[in-house]
Amino acid sequence: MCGIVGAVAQRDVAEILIEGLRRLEYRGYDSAGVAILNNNDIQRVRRLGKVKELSDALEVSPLPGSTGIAHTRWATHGEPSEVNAHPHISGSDFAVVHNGIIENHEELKEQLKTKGYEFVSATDTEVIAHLIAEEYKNFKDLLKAVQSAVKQLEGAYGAVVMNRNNPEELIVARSGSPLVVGKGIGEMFVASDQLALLPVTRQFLYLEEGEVARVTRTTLDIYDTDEKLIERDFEESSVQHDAGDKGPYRHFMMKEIHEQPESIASTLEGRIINGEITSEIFGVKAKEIFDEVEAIQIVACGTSFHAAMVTKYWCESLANIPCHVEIASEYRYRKSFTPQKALFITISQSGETADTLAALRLAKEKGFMASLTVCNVPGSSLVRESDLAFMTRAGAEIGVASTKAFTTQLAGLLMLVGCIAKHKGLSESEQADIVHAIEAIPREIQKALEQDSLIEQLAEDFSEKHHSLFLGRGEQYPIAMEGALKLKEISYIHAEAYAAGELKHGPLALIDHEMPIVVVAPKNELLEKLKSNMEEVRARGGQLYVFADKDAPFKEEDGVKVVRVESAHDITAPIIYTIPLQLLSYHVAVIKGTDVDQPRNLAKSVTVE
Ligand code: HGA
Repeated sequence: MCGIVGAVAQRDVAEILIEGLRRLEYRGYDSAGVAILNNNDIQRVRRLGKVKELSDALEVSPLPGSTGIAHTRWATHGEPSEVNAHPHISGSDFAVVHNGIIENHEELKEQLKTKGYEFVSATDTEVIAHLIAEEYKNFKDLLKAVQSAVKQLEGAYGAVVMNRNNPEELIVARSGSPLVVGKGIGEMFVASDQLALLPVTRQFLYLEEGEVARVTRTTLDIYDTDEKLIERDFEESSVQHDAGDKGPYRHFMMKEIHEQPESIASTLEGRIINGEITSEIFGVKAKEIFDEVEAIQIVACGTSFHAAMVTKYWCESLANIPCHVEIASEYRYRKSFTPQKALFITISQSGETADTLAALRLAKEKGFMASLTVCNVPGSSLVRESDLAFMTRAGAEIGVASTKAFTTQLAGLLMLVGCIAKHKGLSESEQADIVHAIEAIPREIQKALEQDSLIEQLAEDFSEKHHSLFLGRGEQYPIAMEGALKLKEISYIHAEAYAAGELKHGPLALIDHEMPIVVVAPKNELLEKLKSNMEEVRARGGQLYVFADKDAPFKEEDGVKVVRVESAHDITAPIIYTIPLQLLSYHVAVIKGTDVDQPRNLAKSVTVE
């Protein structure tokens, strides 16, 4: 969540830090701040609101200096305010930026207060600054002070520490919140995401869990939890420099919606060989695992959870093995049954989603046969800690509301199910049908995007509404859920999704002339059932917006508007029908004038519980 940027250089770093924060703005945040060391003096500026407020303040009073740290905060402890914004300081000596949550902050705060430290913010982060100051009294060495301090922290942190007596170094520490070091020529940078540093370097090294490192202009010394020095090389990044640009689009979300044919094509590239999905694409041990697997448990959050739900429908119909799906924050805190020979699957765009990662760690203790992650970020914690991985190649996703990450996840998950199904005896012709359908996805998405201007007109009808319902059946039910989530996330209209057969069990009571009802209605064996549910709605005055196959028997009439979607294959229809729903929520949000790419209260990559 939010962002950290730091630099040790030979030139003034304020501008580099601010540009880094700008590139992380997409993650969602409420305040921003920077601290820079100049002539052994720490100077700090913080602002509530956007990075622009901070950069305007720095234009008026520039902060010179070649060592500095900066942060965009998404408040977890203490309201969004200037006083709670990072960096936090102890005296005039130490400055700290932190992502994560220190769970034992209250206890530490009491101890530190008795030692005379004064707390000015309501954050958990401020204890880190004072704790390091206290440890520094003993060690007189910044690295050792940080190593000793982090041992006392419970919870999650990615933190960068600066000290006025050590002007040419930063100490970084990671546990539960990602941190990357970037190497320049005679200068070094740190950040919570490499995207922040792409204008200044392409050489990156990710810290591993529990590591603490000393970063100077020319050196990087990494220590593991036993304080042993670790050797690891920087690697060249393949992420594109312009990943942070909107191109011709007004918002990142629209850019990313339109990138989907390309991101799916690149996710498929090299993964279907001679018309077959081979197990190797999931990892070297995949073949023997897929031969043995008898059950699947999927755990995920938010949009990724919807991808998991679609996978359940695919898995039980194609591979004929049981598939359970659960929200990660629930799974991790309950006693659950572990089936024999079960594969544990996690899905996460960032690979750092705190609840999903905790669920994976729990699953390992519970004795699952193996683990597999579907993830968009190579080298992320989920990828490193899973036995098998399928990397989606969506590219950097900037919009907080996930679009291309979701559809590439679905494409990857369908390949996974297809491959497992093959090991469970799916016929060759059925396998060929799946491959054929998968290969058509980029083309069919392109076609769906052509409905943009029609959907933009429909969006007008939603802009004054406060509530809406989304209906689907079968594997389109999770797509209705995803459509509803997208609408509430970015337009703030209350949207609920129901399996259409559930209507009469309660939600029908909500229907009146004011209620728009979005129906995901591909032509499949459930269509007749769905039509009956739609009649129930019409009879009560509800306004229907039907996303239907090009020759499905629906016609435009009073109270019914129809958007045609071309999807030739039932199996991939959930992916194709996602597109018009993304466009709908996008246009409603634009008409309402909300902050499409950074919706209020939300953050990308949820690395806190
Ligand atoms: N818990 C800290 C940091 C939250 C976060 O990750 N922000 O970036 C706070 O509330 O300030």
